[in-house]
Amino acid sequence: MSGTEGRVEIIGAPIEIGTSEPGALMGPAALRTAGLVRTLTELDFAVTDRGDVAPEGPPDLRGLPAVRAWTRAIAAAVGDALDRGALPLVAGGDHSLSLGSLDGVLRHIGGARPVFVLWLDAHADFNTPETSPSGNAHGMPLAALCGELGFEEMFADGERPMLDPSHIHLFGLRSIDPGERALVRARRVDVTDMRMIDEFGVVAPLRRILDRVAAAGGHLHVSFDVDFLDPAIAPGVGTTVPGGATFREAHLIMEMLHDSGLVGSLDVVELNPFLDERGRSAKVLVELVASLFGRCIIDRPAGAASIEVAPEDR
Ligand SMILES: [Mn+2]
Repeated sequence: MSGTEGRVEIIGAPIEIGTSEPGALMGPAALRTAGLVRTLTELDFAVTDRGDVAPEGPPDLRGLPAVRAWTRAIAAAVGDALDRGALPLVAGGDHSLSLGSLDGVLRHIGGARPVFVLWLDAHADFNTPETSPSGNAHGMPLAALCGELGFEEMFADGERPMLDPSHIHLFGLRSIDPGERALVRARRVDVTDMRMIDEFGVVAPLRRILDRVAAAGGHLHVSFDVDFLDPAIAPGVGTTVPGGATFREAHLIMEMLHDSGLVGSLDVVELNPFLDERGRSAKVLVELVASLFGRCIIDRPAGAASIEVAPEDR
């Protein structure tokens, strides 16, 4: 992992106000039950479970002001973890939690290095209140972070660092709304959709992204939505879309991310234990997180700058 000296902080974010499907608030508990902390500890990481963050304000707060309260709380926890030199792993919770995790990352980095995002997701999550058919905040975090209009209530703080949309890499996309599609194209967000993965596999597209981050000396934030995976292996999510990544594809992505040494922060989002089958999806997620943190960590040099690529493969 990227400069974290083997320290990981687990931050539970039991938020589900960003979705219309109840159950995601049980996600952090299910990931813990599936052995998230134990698995990382067994991989020789110093793991601190910071428990679940709680937003300030009245419990009946709804809408964007409620999302803002969660964003503040999550951003503070992520910033604290990074300040302590640990890698923050935010366990969700619906995908609106990435407003907080990425806001925390952007504030911590403060322009010192470029921040890149690998968004493993069936969806682009680049809607605005205007383009969104559902109005659900979990389909909007990237647009909000990039400073699109319509999110004034969510970020009442004024001064905040913006995410550069050209530093976003959508990976696994297979469902996008019409207005959202136009915005993604206009803002030059990088897209690796399932069609490309079918044609080229995951290795070449991901290698291109990792080489870019390494060359820029960037911070890589990985945001892993359960619906990136095929519903056949991970049914525990409210927004299933057929034709997702296989276990082998996802596993290979995790191994490549580990080998890159570039990952500086991680979200695991949208796990809905209420829709899961006997904890199957939670267990698959913990398996994949374990791969991202490297089951053979001891055999590898810490903080390797980049994966080895033979010249003829470039
Ligand atoms: Mn998502």
